[in-house]
Amino acid sequence: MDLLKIKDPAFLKDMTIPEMEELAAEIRKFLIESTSVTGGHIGPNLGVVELTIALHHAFTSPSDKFIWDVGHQSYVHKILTGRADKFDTLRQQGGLDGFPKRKESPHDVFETGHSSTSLSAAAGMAIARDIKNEHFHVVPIIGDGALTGGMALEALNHIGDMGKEVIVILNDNNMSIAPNVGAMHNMLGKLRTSGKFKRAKKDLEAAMKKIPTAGDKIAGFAERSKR
Ligand SMILES: Cc1ncc(C[n+]2csc(CCOP(=O)(O)OP(=O)(O)O)c2C)c(N)n1
Repeated sequence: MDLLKIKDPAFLKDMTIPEMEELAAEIRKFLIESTSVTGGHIGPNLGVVELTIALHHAFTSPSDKFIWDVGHQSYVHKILTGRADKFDTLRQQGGLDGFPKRKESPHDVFETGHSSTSLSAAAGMAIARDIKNEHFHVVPIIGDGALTGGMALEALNHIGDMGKEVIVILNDNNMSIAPNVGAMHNMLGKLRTSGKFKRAKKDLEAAMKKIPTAGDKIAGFAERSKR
């Protein structure tokens, strides 16, 4: 499809998985071609192409609020919200900003540079939403690197304590600018790869497949739940 003609992400709602896979390939090509001319943050954005498509497919921006913790990771979001035609001006004076900018689009609801701030912003938006009795999702997207920032941990503590509905997307890709270190990183790594977890999953899937008729469906559901 012609990415330059995208005006609104609503078109994603009707797309099939193969169509979205094709779109992901087109976006990737576009990102590589355009940032090879203008410069910009290519890696973090190539890492969230499918994720960003999935978010705009599942939620309805701008009524649902996406809060990009790593602001320079919002290029795909910018493409899907009608700004692909401005990518030739990326990070130039008067051009497309390299970070979310509220004055640029109603789809940019929080401006970031510093990492680890998204959960705190999400907490505030969720509190305000509930005071005003409004109904929308608040969806911060945070990487495993940024999650180790103290402000993110305080906000997570706060959100859990308040019991507010916030959908935190953890993009655990085992990497930040450099490889991650620390207890949090080790814990997430273990969760992902522990032998016990893998064995339990395998046993569970095998057991489920033995259940007549619905077995395959249940095994598929279990696989999706794991992801
Ligand atoms: C407080 C602070 N420290 C450092 C940086 C520089 N910085 C920008 S992105 C990033 C790594 C982000 O890694 P992660 O959250 O795992 O996201 P990924 O790019 O892997 O999706 C860092 C350290 C920053 N923006 N803010």
